[in-house]
Amino acid sequence: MRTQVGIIGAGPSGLLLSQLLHLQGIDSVVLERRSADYVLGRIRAGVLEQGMVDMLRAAGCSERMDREGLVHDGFEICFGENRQRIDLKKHTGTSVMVYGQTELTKDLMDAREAAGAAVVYEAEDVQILDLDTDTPRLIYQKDGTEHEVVCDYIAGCDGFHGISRRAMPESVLKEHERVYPFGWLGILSETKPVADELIYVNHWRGFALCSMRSMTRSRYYIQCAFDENLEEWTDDRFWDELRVRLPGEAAESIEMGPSIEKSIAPLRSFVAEPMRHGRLFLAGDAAHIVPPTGAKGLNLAASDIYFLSNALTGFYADGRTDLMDSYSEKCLNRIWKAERFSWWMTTVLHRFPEQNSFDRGIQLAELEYLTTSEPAQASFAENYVGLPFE
Ligand code: RFL
Ligand code: PHB
Repeated sequence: MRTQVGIIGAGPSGLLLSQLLHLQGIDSVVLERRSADYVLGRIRAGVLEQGMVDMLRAAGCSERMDREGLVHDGFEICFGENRQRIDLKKHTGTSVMVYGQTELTKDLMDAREAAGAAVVYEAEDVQILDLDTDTPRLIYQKDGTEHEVVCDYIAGCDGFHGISRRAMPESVLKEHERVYPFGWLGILSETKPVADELIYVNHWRGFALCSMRSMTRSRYYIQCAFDENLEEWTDDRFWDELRVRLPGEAAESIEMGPSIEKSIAPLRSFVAEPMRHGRLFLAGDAAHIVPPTGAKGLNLAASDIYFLSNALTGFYADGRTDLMDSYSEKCLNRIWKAERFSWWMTTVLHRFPEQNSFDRGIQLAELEYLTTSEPAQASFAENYVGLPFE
């Protein structure tokens, strides 16, 4: 098979890129290791920045999101007896959209299918070959046969554990990492969310977050040990621990019910640079990871795809190579700021095992300052709704 852009991974990054390229008349083939059902079974992000919402509209995939997504103008931060609303709308003039990654991925899959796109699921053992030539190739196994895709360019959209990043020469790639000494235990339940907006909680027993997917489906998280055994967390134990960490009113009014999904996510900050080597471009989680506290992972994937789709369109439409040349730098500029914000939010909201009374004092001072200073809230809100794509 011959294509212009070979895309590895059918997560949000790969599917959005393939859809945006299609709208510009650029051909692509997407190779995904898992089945479509498996991809849709992963419960992940829930908060979309305005920039990502605009991209989904531009991609022609926003109809259901515009109908079912929940626009949130603010959220709450709680610590000790304090409960403070951060007014996103007042400080930034914009909002965020609460719409699940699962739904968004489904919308992108449907759009790709409707356009008759080449998306190959259960493509095993994908390998990148001839990266140092003008026609790099992807080979993969499917149904016991080897297949080949000859490409002009390759987009590595295959997440943190994918193969693309590892295809970059070791002498070129620099990796920066921080692993946090805890994880998030999350559940999804068919219950009414405890509040209309998200609630982030710093509690001495550990962080908690009340989120949602709709007005009848809740998503809750609690900080747990990084090596926690999921089997030991019955629904009852989860609800008990969550309620201990929530402010009194919320703990009393929360609707509980059986979990329909329960999982543990490790927390990590990671950046790989550069994000381009020759004809290979990395995008999304393949190049960077943020802890979920700032709700930035999916949104960063979208901004990478914004820069990458513009760069490829510039090349195919006008023969420009400058946008491809500046791709890595442009992405990384925005990524490091989101890394800073996510690291900061994680640091002030979680309980660290080695935390001493000085560390706790600083943490409380950060939260006290944030919740009493308008300029601090304005800066926080600016980062939460997402910095501009520039
Ligand atoms: P994905 O979604 O990991 O997709 C990569 C795809 O590549 C496939 N793949 C391969 N395919 C072919 N060959 C190979 N060798 C392959 N190796 C892997 C995989 O099967 C997969 O389908 O990466 P992508 O597209 O870059 O998207 C990134 C986002 O998924 C991620 O950043 C977010 O989910 C992070 N995140 C959040 N982000 C937000 O912006 N807002 C949030 O509220 C938010 N909440 C979260 C989150 C992530 C979480 N977890 C579980 C880590 C909450 C959680 C709990
Ligand atoms: C979610 O709804 O899954 C979610 C919301 C906000 C975050 C992280 C995850 O900061």
